[in-house]
Amino acid sequence: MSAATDTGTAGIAADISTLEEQISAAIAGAADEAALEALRVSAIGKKGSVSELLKRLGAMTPEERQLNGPLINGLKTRVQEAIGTRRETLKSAALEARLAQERVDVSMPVREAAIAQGRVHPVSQVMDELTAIFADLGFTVAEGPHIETDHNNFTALNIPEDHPARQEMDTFYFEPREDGSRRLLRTHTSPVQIRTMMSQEPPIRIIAPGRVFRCDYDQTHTPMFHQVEGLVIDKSAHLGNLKWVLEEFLKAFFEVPNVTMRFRASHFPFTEPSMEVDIRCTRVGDELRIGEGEDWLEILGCGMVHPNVLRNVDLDPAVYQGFAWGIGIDRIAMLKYGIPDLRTFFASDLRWLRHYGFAALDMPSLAGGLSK
Ligand code: 2NL
Repeated sequence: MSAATDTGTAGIAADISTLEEQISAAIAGAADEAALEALRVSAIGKKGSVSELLKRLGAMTPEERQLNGPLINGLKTRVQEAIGTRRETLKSAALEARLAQERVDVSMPVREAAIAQGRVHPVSQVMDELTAIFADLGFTVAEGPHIETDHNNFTALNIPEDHPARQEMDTFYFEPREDGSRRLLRTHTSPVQIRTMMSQEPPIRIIAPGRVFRCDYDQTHTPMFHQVEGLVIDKSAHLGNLKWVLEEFLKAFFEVPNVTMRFRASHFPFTEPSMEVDIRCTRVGDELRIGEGEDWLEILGCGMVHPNVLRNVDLDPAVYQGFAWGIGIDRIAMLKYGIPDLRTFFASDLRWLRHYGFAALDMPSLAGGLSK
């Protein structure tokens, strides 16, 4: 071995032991995992001090390399192990410190689960109540699209071409198609009944609750609102049945033992005769009491299905007859739950919903109570 090589090897060996002492001291002194990680990079990272030593192997003779390679790699392994051990020590010390500092306050109130925080909108609540009441009377729920044809919304319902309800003013129309036909947003849920009469054989007993649309906006009107219509078609359906169904519904809905009703002659193109129904009520301070009293409250419209409507759905008016009614859901929700302003219904104000909304798991049923 030449003198130069001896010096080189001795030099490396000395470098290794000095470096190992420095690194070991730094590892022992690393105060946290971040400092330890910085140290790891500075020692065995790509440009770290140990890696720089390894790079010197390239300039050595094969014999020197055989001697020094294992020395430097041994250092690298020991540094890696020392860092690993120190990291575990620091980790458990950090955990001990957290555990010593953090406390569970068992006197804190329990946070409500998401399902308990959510509220059911009064309109949804009232729809569920209506459904429960009419289901008990033997009705099923029918649904249909919001976008309807002129025919289903007007023509089949015996609403003449020049009827004011058809006017652009009240109805949201879509652009006419090439064939001249126009779609529209349904202005009532009656097209659902038309569809049902076209597709099902009597006897029919359905309610159709849902959204309806009219181009109207003021204190008591919103362009979207909710309606429930009811329809019975049978060979012997008569006004007495209608009165009984409505009375049973109103008593159950307002949760009162009696409702005194008054039928006033009215006019709808789709019923003959047509009537508006008022119910007795009284005001006690701020509260409106429904069922009895000295005042009348207009509550719904109804009648016997017009023979032309029956003909329009291919039912023979000499064989079948029926009755129908329509009620504004938003309005009866306001009456029942004392909500003063219709427009707040659709403002999506969370404070309003927390005040007027219903717990999600309190589902209305006739057995368990409608509104609790
Ligand atoms: C109201 C009351 C009403 C109907 C809706 C109806 C539906 C068919 C046939 C006959 Cl398919 N009638 N629905 C009947 C009477 C009244 O609504 O105040 N509407 C503005």
